[in-house]
Amino acid sequence: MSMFCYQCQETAKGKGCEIKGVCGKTEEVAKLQDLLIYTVKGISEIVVKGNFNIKEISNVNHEVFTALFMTITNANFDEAALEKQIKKLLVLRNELKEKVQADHLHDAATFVVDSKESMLKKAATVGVLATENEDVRSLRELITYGIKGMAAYAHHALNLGRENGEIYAFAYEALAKTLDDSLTADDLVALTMKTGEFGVKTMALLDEANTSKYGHPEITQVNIGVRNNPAILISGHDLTDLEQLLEQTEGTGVDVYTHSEMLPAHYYPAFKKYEHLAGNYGNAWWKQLDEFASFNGPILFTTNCIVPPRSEEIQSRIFTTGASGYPGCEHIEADQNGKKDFSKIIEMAKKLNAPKEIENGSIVGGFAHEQVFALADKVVDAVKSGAIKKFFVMAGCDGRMKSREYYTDFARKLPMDTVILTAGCAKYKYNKLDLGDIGGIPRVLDAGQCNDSYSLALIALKLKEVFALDDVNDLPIAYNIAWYEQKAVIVLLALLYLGVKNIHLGPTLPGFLSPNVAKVLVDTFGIAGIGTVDDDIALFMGA
Ligand code: SF4
Ligand code: SF3
Repeated sequence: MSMFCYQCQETAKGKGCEIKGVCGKTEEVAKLQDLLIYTVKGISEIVVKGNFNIKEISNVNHEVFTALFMTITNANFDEAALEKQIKKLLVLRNELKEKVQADHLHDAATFVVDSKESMLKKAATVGVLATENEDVRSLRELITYGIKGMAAYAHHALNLGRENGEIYAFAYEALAKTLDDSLTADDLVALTMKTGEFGVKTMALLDEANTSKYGHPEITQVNIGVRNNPAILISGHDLTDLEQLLEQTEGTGVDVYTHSEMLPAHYYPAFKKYEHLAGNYGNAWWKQLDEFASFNGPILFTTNCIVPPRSEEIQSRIFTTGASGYPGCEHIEADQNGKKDFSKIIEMAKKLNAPKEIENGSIVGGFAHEQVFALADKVVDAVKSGAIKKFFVMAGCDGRMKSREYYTDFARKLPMDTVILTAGCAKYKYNKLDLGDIGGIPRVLDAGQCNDSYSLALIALKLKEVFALDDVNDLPIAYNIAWYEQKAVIVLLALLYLGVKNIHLGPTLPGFLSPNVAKVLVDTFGIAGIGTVDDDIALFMGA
């Protein structure tokens, strides 16, 4: 075995990638990511033991969260970028260490490497399998993956100038605890719940950052066809990057299209003023190999999900920024003030053909919390009259496994008196089906990106209040969530923290859950996998 990674849903055989990632991650990249996480854990221990004032170590907070984000599935495949981040963190770690008296620091806080070769050698001893007890390993990884998702969301909020010291402090506390062999499985289960609590806080922070800058999402028809101008495709989740790109392309004759998780940007009032924000091109991340070929213009990745490009021609059109990276693709760094210069991308776009049409028409979205609250009377009346029998939260991720066709079939076969609440790229499995509406309320309500699952939680809490219920589980809402990467892990933990029970998770349960940890989740929270579409619909509808 040359590497081991089991953090995502597509892990080899549902157990672990051992030679190369199914995602395309090489052994070296996997190892450097392991060492980066280990370094982050060492820093966490020093920060906790040294009782540092979080506000005074801003640079460390930011670099640690960037590092965590870089290790999310499909975010960064660039060995050089990972190596650079390890070096940067080791300098910061050693500076912090000089300021503390703590004895008995963990090896993660003290190890020394002096070359890439020594990094790879060290990495081979500190990965996931270094924890021998499979239950402890499972819980440590569950917490670590949740914190990776949290770091990604906090990173977006930070780009909008919002941060919360409590979130960094919790991440340090939790990551330091993943190094502590004295903790029991019960301690780690409690820490997992606390991770969910901070997941809610982080999503709330990002929601506040997005809506205070860009306004509250509103019902919007998004064009999925194309125009005749040259264009740039922007993918990933970072709205600040989109804003800067729109500003810099204004008046240049170059259009901008969103891709995958950037689709919900169209729902924000602030982006509607840009006439050259032409529409959304393509589908969820995993279809990009074909869709980038027909797009013709350059592509900017602001975050995950990158699929290794299949040709040099396409690779030459891909740019990355933020925590994302791919070897051979130009990476655009921010300056001291967070400004990014996208002129190279714009110049490239001008020389290339306009996108080729692959679809036409439009899709509707923008059902985040404020928009749904504005429709509350209509929704409540529809529930009271029986026109809406049940809501299905189907948020999360899409992926390439054929078994995910389950979600398309599920959406199609749901009774006509049901409504799907969605967020994240999972929506692409059913957002282009003609599922109709109930008295003007579309049967698929898209709140936004995966982090906007927070909106779905707020909507559930609002309905609980309106119907004067004591328990959120008494609402006519079922949860059938699809997961792929670690942001879905923090969304799941956040829902568990909010008391949501009986969540069905698919298309497969995480490979990193040991049988005992899976049992705890099943016994305590009623978590279940998916079955056949017909059986599951019957089960959810209480037949
Ligand atoms: Fe495998 Fe997923 Fe890890 Fe990639 S991220 S190496 S596919 S488990
Ligand atoms: Fe999708 Fe990668 Fe998770 Fe933000 S873009 S949801 S998978």
